[in-house]
This record gives sequence, C-alpha cells and structure tokens, in this order.
Amino acid sequence: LKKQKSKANKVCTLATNNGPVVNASTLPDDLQRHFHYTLGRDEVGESPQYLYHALALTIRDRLMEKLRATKKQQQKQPTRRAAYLSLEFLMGRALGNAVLNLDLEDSVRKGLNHYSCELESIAESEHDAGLGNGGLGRLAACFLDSCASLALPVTGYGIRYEYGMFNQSIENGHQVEHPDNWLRDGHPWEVAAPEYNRRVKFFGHVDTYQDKEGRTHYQWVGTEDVLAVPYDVPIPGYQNDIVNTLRLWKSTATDEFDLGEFNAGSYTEAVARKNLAEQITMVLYPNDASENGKELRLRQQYFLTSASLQDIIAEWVKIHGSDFTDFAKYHVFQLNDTHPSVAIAELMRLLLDEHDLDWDFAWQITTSTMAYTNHTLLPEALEKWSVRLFAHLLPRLLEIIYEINARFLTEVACHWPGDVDKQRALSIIEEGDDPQVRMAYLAIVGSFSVNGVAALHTQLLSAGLFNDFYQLTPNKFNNKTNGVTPRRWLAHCNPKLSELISDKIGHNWTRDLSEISKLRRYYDNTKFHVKWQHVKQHNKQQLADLVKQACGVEFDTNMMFDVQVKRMHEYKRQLLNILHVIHLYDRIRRGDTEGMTPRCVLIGGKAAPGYFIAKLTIKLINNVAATINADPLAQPWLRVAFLPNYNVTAMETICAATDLSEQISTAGKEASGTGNMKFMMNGAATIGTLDGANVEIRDAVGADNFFLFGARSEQVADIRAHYDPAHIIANDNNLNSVMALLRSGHFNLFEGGLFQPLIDAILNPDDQWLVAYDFASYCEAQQIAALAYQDKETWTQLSILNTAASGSFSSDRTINEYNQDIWKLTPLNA
Ligand code: HBZ
Repeated sequence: LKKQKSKANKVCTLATNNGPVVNASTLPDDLQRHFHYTLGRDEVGESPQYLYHALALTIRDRLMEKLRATKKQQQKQPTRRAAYLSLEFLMGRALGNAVLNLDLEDSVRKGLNHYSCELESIAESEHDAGLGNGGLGRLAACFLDSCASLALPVTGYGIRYEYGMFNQSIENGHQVEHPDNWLRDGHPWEVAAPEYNRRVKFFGHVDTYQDKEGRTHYQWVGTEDVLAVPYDVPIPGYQNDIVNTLRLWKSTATDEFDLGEFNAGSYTEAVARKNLAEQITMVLYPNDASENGKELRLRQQYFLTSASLQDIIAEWVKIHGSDFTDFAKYHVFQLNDTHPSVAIAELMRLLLDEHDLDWDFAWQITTSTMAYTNHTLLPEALEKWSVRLFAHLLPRLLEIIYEINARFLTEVACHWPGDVDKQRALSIIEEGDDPQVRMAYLAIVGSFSVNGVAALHTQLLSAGLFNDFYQLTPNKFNNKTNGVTPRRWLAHCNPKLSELISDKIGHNWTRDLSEISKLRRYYDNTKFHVKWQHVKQHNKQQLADLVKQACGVEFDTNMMFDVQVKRMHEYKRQLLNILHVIHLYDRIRRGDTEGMTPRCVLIGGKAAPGYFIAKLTIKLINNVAATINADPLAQPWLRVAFLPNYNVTAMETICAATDLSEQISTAGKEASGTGNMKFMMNGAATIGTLDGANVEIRDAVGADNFFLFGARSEQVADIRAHYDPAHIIANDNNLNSVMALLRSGHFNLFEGGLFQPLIDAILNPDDQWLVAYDFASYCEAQQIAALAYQDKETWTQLSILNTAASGSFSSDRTINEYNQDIWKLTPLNA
C-alpha cells in the first residue's frame, strides 16, 4: 500500500509539473475536445459563440503552458521586476492577438475547417474587454503587449470591473448609455486564483501604543474588510514563448463577516453588506477628464492598490522573511496617472505597521520603488480628495500622508527659506473650507521618477504645472513619448497592408518597427503604389460596410475618408470639425464646388454621461449628418456619419481605412494622443495642431507631409488675453456664414434653440478652446489636404511616407525607454 501511495504521489507531481502536451499539431483535436466535452456541444448551428469559447479555451491551454514556463524561468533566477498599477486596461478582444502572438493562424484555420467556419466570423463573438475610458487605458494594454514581447518581467495590476465602459447607442441623434455586461457569456481567458486572496481594510480608527523601547506603534482597527480575489489574464509576447500576467482584482465579502452577522440573526444585513463589498469592482467610472470626488472611486483606487502591494510583499516575505534590505533592488511600481497614487501611502503603511520598519527605511524603499506617469495638463482633471472623506474611509493613510507632507514642507522651507506662500503652494494638503489631498503632489513627492507622455507635454509639465517641483528635483522629471503596439495596430488590424510591407522589407518590422523606414525606398515605385492603393480600397470597403450597417449611411470608397474618433471633449474640438463640415455644405449649396474633393466624414466617440456640452456636440453632429445625407445636392461631394459605440474593435477597422486623420486639439491640451499614431502607422496623413505627440509625428514624417494649422501652445495665453470671437466671425465670411446657418435653425428645424449653448460657447470671449480663432487656418489646411488627395500619386506617396516614418511610435520603443531610464529590468532569456 505504501508503495502504491508513493507511486500515486509521484504520478500526481509529474502531471502538475509538466501538464499535458499541447502544441500546434494537436490544436484541431483539442478544439473538438473543448467544443464537444468541455462545453458539451454537438454542432455550431445558430450559436457560433460556443465555437469561439472552445477556441479560446484551446488557445488558453497553450498560453497556460508558456505562462508556467515563464514563471519557472523567473523563479530559477530571481530578477528585478515591475508592477504596472492602473485603474484601467482597455484590452479589446484577445483572440486575434493571441493567435498572432502565438503564431497559430494556420492550425486555428485548420481546426475551424472541421466546422466550416472562418476565424474572422468566429472572432466576432468576443465581447471587447472595455476596462478603460480611452487613451490612458489603451496605453496600458499596449504596454503589456510590449513588455511581454520584450521579455520583461512586468505584471499588470488592475480591477476586474463587472461592467466596463458603457455601450453607446444613438437615439434621435442623442447619446444613450447602456451597461456593458461584458462577462455575460463568460470570460474564457481568465483564471481565478483564490489561493492568493488578499484582505483590504476600510473605515475604522487608529490606536497607538508604546512598546518597551518607547517606540510608538499604530494599529488600524475596527475596520470593515473586503476580500480581493485575483483573476489572472495571460499576456502573450510576440512569438517569443513569454507569457506575462495581468492580475485583475474582484471584490467580495469576507466569509466570517457574513457569518458573524448571520449568527446574530441579521441575515438581510449580512447580505446587504455583501453587496456593499461587491459594489467596489462593479463598474468603471466613465469620466476621462474630470474628477467627481465620489467615495466609491476612492475605494476602488485603494482596493486595487492595497491588494496589489500586499500581493507583492507576501511573495517577498515568503522568500526573504522580514528582511526588506534588498526589496527596492527587486521591485519598481509604475503608477498610471494619480489614480493608484495612494500606493505611496499604502506601501508606507504596510512597511511601518505590518512589517515594523522605521520611517526612514520605509520612506527610502517607497521613494526608490515608485514612479509616476502624468497624462494630463488640464487642471480640472487633477485628482483631489477631500480630507474629510479620506479621514473617514482610510484614517491610517491620511495620518501617513500628513507625516509625508510635514517632512516634505521642511525641505521646501530649506529650499525657499521664509517663503510661506511656496509652502502653501506645494503642500500636499490644499487648505480651505474643505481641505483636499492633492494626489499629483503626493505622487511627485513619493516617486523617484515623474514622466510626461510626449516631448511637448513633459516640457509644459516641467515649465508650467509642476514647475516648483521641477526646481526642487529636476532629475526626477523625464519624458516617455507614448507608442502603440504594431502587432495589434498594424499586423492584426491590417493584414493586407502587413503582407504587402513584409513582401518588400521582410517580416522583422513586427519585432522592430524601426525597420519600417525601409519602405521609403518604394515611395515612388508606381507598381508598389498600385498595390498600396488596392489595399487601401479594400480596407475602405470594410469600413464602408461597417458604417452602412451601424449608421445606414452610404460611404463611397472613391471619396476621401476623413476621420475623427476619440473621446468627446471640448479640448479635442469635434465642434471645430463639424463647423468645417457645415462650411463645406455651405459651399455646396452656394454652388462653390470648384476644386472641392468629395469626402466622407466619420466622427465617433463617447461623452462622459454628465458632460452636457459634449453630448450636445454629438447631437449636432448627428443632425448635421442627417441634413447633409438627405440633400441630393450634397451626395456627390459630402457624406457624414457619427459611428455609435466607438471602441477598440471599431478602431481596428477604422484606422486601416482612413485617408485623413483629425488631430485637432487646442495646442497645449492633448498630453500626447495615441490614435494619431495608429492612423499614421496605417498610412493616413494627419491634419493637426502642434499638440502632444503630433509635434513628433510631424518631425518624423516631415513638415511637407503633415497638414498643420492653428495657434501654437506658446501663443495661447496671449490670444486668450484679447480674445474677441465675435470680431473674428464678423471678419470671416466663411465662419460668419456657418454661424448664420447654425443660428437659423437649419439643423434643428423642429428642435428650436437646441444648439444655442454651442453657439454661445463659440462666441464666448472666455472660450478656452479657441474654436473661432483656429477656424480659418483649419479650413485652409483642409483645402490643402483635399487638393493633395486629388493627385493620386502624391497622396499615395504621402501615405507610404507616413507608414515608413512611424517606426518610433511603437510602444516597444517607449517600453525600452521606460526600462532603460526607470525600471532597469533584465529581459528573461538574456
Ligand atoms: O492619456 C490620455 C490623454 O488625454 C492622451 O493625450 C494620452 O495620449 C493618453 C495616454 O497617455 N488620458 C486619458 O485617457 N485619461 C483618462 O482616460 C482618464 C480616466 C480617468 C480619469 C481621468 C482621466 O479619472
């Protein structure tokens, strides 16, 4: 019996170590096994989602193998690692990306053959993982792809929202929000890991006591605890056998919490408390540029932060016990904006209160492991939390923040002796009737690195918004211009162009996008032009099909595709875009079509549900579109559509099909932009202001190949000082005529006065966004772009040059810079 037992154990150990064999050749069989046995299905029939699910499980098996191997390699030779802390990871769909990164396309197609199904149609069953608002969340997703592809030991930590970014429909021209129940059909990519549950504290109060040596100890007690359950999502590197982890936390009630109440006879209260705990990770806040100060949001931030730091520290303690000497040598935390910046206070708390370190040592560790990325210059988007709320929800953390602030203000006093105003200006605590914690200041003080996301943005941060901090610690500040992953944003979303590119310059651009510059050699090769145009036509047809189906608008692929897709915001100036559309329409109606280029204008994006003026802009775009599309006079020249529910998956079709990319923010307001990079990579030309990464895009492609317009960021303050939009309108026939049309109610015949707030905004001398100011130069740049488009050769050259110049906008380049300057990690296999 003893013998048998030990044999059984051995078999068991072997099986868990090596697992079953899964590889490309067994894929078709594995797919059938999952379809028929795991899911218990017989035929595909009306329900292709089961086949999608089976395929996802089949691929997940392969991801798990590589994930295990990657972990093993890390354990064999412990290396420094990074944690990317972010409230948002806007992943989109996983299937196509996994097939590409694991190089499984052929075997997947073979496997699907058995069911007479196409990969493309099966992929449509997947819901987008929309766990983010926009640029910041999608950047985090691109970064994960690059980290895995560069074999860097980086783990993403985020929240497993039950409901992601809302779904947008357009009803009578208005945005209507619908809950995004993305987990409805299950999420086959994730694996729950309840063995790593963590407990997060809220509320309660702080007790202190003195030990024998007279040291004060702090105990955060009387808390209401919530359990954090990790769900791991595998992140495959590009054809390199590496699979990293994105760990998403879900909140649940703790067991004994329930039991206690239950035994006391308060069954309903216990269930209600459970709801309260589960509320934390229920829904993503859909605001992308303004703070709402809601308690639940602070709970989300602390929940993510505390669970993630505990996770990392627990792992450390398992190996090193209570010795934290080398902790900072092995760890770095990248904070994606201030959203997780309470991590600075939480790491201090864990080290001080739970692991008994003294302040100086804990602070030394914190300030050599935390790094902060800023994504905005808009003052209204800088996070502040009421001290009152903080004291109630996280009393111990507030104490620690006060202590950090007191010590920091001493430094300020040394640097600017006697300057009390300076101390007030730099204080982490903003004084006033309702004192506030300034999270950006906490993030700067507690980090060894502070970076902006484009050259101009970093310069404006250092010279403007954070100048005092820059003077105090200039070496903390650095730039990391954003990038996007060329795997999803070229190889996956534009297979036809990818093939054409690889035919000419080989395939290595997918690993090293700087190689794409080799395309320049072909920029005046007419044979190549024909192929390039052919691909673009094909992609435009795909987008035209999407627009037809989603909006009922007929896009003609021979017309120029002029596209602006991004979150709706005044600073992004979708209003300027639609004013130009009205101007074109006005010309058509006046018969002034000489030199006009036929174009299809596509606009898409979500407005924060409480953002009135952004929602009204959506309504205006829809009304203008309806009027123009119904006018037979306009048909040959102009078509306009607002695409509902713009998301990652929509962008994959859109960026491959666009001729002209609209990047028209008021200069100095868009930190970087990343859509601009996706369009460029796919061969669109940009019409844009000198803002964010547009500056670097224009430098890369050459001024002749970029349609520049508008006020420069350094002029904006001067312009605003004597801004008189009424005067500008009166002196510009085109704008005057557009405003007259708007005022006449031409676009709101049965909705009198509807657009008055937009008219007022343009006429307001306080208009921060300078819509009227930039209108004339915008129209001029549009006319130049339109003329360029009429010359097919010129435009094709422009298109090729844009793709060829996009090499430095790969997130691989960005991540290499993060690694060289901030993280200093050694790649696995190296
Ligand atoms: O981050 C964007 C910037 O506007 C854009 O210029 C930049 O390219 C991108 C990546 O660096 N910022 C955001 O997307 N911000 C948010 O989504 C956001 C979300 C929640 C908030 C505040 C902002 O509470």
